[in-house]
Amino acid sequence: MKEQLQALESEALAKVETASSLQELQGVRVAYLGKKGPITEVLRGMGKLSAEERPVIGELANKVRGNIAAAIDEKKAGIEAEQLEKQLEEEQIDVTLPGRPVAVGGPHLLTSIVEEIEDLFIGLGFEIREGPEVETDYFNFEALNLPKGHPARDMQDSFYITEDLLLRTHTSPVQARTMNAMENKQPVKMICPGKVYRRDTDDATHSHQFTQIEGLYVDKNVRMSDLKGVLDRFAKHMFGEDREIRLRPSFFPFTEPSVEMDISCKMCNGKGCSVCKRTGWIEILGAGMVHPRVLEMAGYDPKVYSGFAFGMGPERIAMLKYGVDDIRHFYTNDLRFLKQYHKA
Ligand code: FA5
Repeated sequence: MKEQLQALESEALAKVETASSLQELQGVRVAYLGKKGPITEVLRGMGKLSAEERPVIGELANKVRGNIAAAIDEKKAGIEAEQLEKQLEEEQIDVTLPGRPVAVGGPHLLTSIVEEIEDLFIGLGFEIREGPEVETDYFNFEALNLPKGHPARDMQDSFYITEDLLLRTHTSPVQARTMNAMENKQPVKMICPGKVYRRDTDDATHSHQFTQIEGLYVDKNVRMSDLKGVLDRFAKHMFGEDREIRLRPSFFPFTEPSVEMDISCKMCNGKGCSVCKRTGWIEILGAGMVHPRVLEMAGYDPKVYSGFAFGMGPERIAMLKYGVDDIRHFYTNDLRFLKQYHKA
């Protein structure tokens, strides 16, 4: 048995010596030191030995096992060191190479425009409000003086989800929601930016999903001249101090009187060109004095309170300000377009 153990030892040590990979080495470990290996086998047969032989063989078997394990560990450390050396040689880093620039993102043009408009109105004392994009028929239409069957509902072709739920067609429902929720019917001064949806056919100036910003100011003695003053400040802030505005009579069921606001064309300074269709003016938003019915439905006494409201499309404003010729550029996320408007 002694000779058998010694033979096993030299056989295993020779295999360790010639092993050239960690995998091969693991094979040797399993073959000689594993549970089914020959040394375990020898130890199992010790019961048959005499009492004098047993400790001698036991000690020897343990020694052989220790020697083989130590040789395997040593060889393993050698192979690992070699591999590391090889890897370091192959993956040399040239610290003198110039670094690769990291691409830095920036806000989307639409986000920047909305934030610019928000900043202006916050400065004028307006709060920012939000409302749901999936809206009830009541807030999208009825609370805005557009009862079921009213022909003016056709002005905004809608995506209905159920008979009473739809994707909001404008941000005006947030007017009604804000006034409705106001405790003790306090004055309201808010703007509401958000996405809106219409069954419009997509083209250079129309999208089925676009952004609007609503404005609402309700208090005692709010007058049309207040609306004009706020809109004039807005136009000059966004398009330059030399811009003029004009208000044209229009129709919205939720405002009376209703107007559309034009700004003098920047391209031709009001003389008339292809951008302004030879009129010298470009339309940018709808507005008016909140209809007494709308105030009443939201719980405000129209004999005491009055208000103005407006609604604009930031895409169209950005298009005018930056000369963008197609609204679809805002949604297709072509970085070549978007990067032009990243502020440094
Ligand atoms: C309205 O939506 C009214 N709620 C605005 C309003 C609010 C009037 C408060 C009075 C008081 P209108 O449908 O005109 O109005 O839309 C307002 C703006 O949204 C337009 O001036 C335009 O800039 C933008 N807009 C309308 N339809 C589209 C579209 N399909 N794609 C992109 N922008 C659009």
